Amino acid sequence: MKIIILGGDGFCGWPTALHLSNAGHEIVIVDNLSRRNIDNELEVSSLTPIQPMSVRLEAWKAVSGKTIDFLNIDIAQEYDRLLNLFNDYQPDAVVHFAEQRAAPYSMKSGKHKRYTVNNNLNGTNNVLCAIVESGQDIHVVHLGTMGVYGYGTAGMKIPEGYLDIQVVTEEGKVIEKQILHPANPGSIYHMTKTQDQLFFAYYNKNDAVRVTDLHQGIVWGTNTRETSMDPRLINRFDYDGDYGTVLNRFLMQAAVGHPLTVHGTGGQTRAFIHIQDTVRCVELAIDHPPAKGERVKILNQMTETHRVRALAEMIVGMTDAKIQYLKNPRNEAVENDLYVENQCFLDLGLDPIKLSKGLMMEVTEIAKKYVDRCDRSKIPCVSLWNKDMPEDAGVAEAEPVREAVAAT
Ligand code: NAD
Ligand code: USQ
Repeated sequence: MKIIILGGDGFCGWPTALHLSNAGHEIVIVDNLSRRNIDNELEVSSLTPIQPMSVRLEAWKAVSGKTIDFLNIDIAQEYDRLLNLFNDYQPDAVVHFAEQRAAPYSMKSGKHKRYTVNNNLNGTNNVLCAIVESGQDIHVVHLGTMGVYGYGTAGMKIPEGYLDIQVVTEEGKVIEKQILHPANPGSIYHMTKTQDQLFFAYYNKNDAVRVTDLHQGIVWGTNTRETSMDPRLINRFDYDGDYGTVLNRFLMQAAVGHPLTVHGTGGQTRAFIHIQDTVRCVELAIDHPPAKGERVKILNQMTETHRVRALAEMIVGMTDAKIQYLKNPRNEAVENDLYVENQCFLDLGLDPIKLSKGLMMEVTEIAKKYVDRCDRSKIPCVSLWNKDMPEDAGVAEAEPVREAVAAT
């Protein structure tokens, strides 16, 4: 297939591009390198020494014999270039990773909120609009988030996108319907993903655009089979307080001798998936597109759930790390349970990679290898969710309420 990977220079996009290229697909990467520019803005770098795009692509050609093309296009701003690409290249599928994806970054200031909204919503609308204007039947595979649902639960498993409901008419007749699961975003970033869902529903209804929306959990790990083939193919490893995600951060912190930065009581339960499964899921989604006229296909792309506190305790059990409970900089539930349906990917043949000591130690080993590249001053999460948050959140110790929670 001819596949365009939007955001193909990023943490999930780069290994996906290599995986699909290795599987024999023809790949074009589109990326405006905004993520690398944000690193410049934040004065931080990937813990791993990621190479410039030209070096990455030369290395891939050298090890695989396959060519991947690259275009620097801002999909949120350069609509005509995106449309021309669709017209000229005529892809079978477009995988859309190209959004500002860090919740803390999206909450830093008014400027960051507005950038995240403008970038993510215009980007998604431009992709859909360009597909319609091109007149082609291109399957869009979008990376959404588990965070569109919020992380609460009414006791049942969070369904894959659509919720069964019953409404009672004035005559007392019970009508059964399926609706998009109510949106409940916890950050400006997550809010953009809930709005993406409406773009998909609309363009699907009005123009029969074929869309698969992958509601992904927190991705952990760093390398995949393909990125391990040559040091120049190494994947990004974010560890800073804005872009680093919780499990990779804890594993890195254990490696560099930093206390594990648990927010509040660490009572938040989240969904997780290993990066190797991310690339496999995207491949499965491409291989099983919705039919023309079928509603948006929504799949929960996660393999397991864990409570943040339990993850930290697991890592303490494997290493000599210590836990530091910090005042939470986020406005989020102190504790939540989370049950998620993920049968669609299991039915498509996903054999989930679960958290294991071996795989977690692999991440720790990578972090140890690049310990000299770690700027410890960038580890704290200092982006505050609102003006009522204590200014020392993310840095200062939380109240000892944790003792009571830990004891339960
Ligand atoms: P990333 O920031 O590493 O990669 C995103 C890429 O998109 C970057 O290379 C960036 O330069 C590019 N980009 C952003 N805006 C663009 C624009 N307007 N035009 C062109 N390129 C643009 O993020 P990631 O971790 O690879 O995440 C990819 C997608 O997966 C995101 O949409 C994110 O919401 C979703 N996701 C990620 C995770 C995770 O844990 N990393 C979990 C769930 C969902
Ligand atoms: N947390 C800590 N300590 C830390 C970092 C985070 O306790 O040092 C806590 C946070 O308070 C939060 C949880 O860990 O409760 C998860 O935070 P995170 O930064 O790992 O994940 P999140 O902000 O939810 O975002 C990440 C990706 C995002 C994706 C989302 C999937 O950055 O792109 O959409 O995971 S999900 O969480 O399922 O919505």
